[in-house]
Amino acid sequence: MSSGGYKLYGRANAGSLAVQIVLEEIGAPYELDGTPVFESAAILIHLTNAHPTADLAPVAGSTAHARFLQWMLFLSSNLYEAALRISYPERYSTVGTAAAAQIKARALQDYARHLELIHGALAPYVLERLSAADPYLHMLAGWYPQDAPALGSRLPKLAQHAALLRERPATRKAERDHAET
Ligand SMILES: N[C@@H](CCC(=O)N[C@@H](CS)C(=O)NCC(=O)O)C(=O)O
Repeated sequence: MSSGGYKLYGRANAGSLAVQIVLEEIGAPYELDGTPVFESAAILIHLTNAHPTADLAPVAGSTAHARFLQWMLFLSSNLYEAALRISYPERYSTVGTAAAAQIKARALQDYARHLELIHGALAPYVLERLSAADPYLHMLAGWYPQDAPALGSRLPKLAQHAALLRERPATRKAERDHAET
């Protein structure tokens, strides 16, 4: 990737959504492509470094940036990981789909637990102000496969977070593209 222009490899409703929202926030030129994105957290962190004037992460090396990295890695290695087990349980088994129900049930518990943990930190954003961690959380929380209104009443700051993100033109543009693809 260069700072001159990006080609975003992704597909509808996959992990490229958060990256696209951040590209829109930055106003960086990019093209969409039809093959998978690779390590969304790394791409998001790179974009915040490559476009510091967009101010989508604290200054590298600061305590606030350590907190930013903490949540980015938490989201990638915990929430995204649980979402993958929910969506693709057969990938986590040597017996095909035979164990899918148990794998999914456990993943749902983990996913809810991870959401509860980050919910505790929301004020109203992941950090003190909007950062690339917010589209990332927004995308991942939006994949919750069960009753979203029930989740919203149990985790009201998460519902508020989703509402704040949906007000943003960048989110609306990227979500519209994903809905149309
Ligand atoms: N850790 C990776 C996970 C990417 C991933 O597994 N994405 C899902 C879709 S959300 C997948 O199945 N990718 C491979 C594919 O689409 O064939 C990331 O954060 O980018």
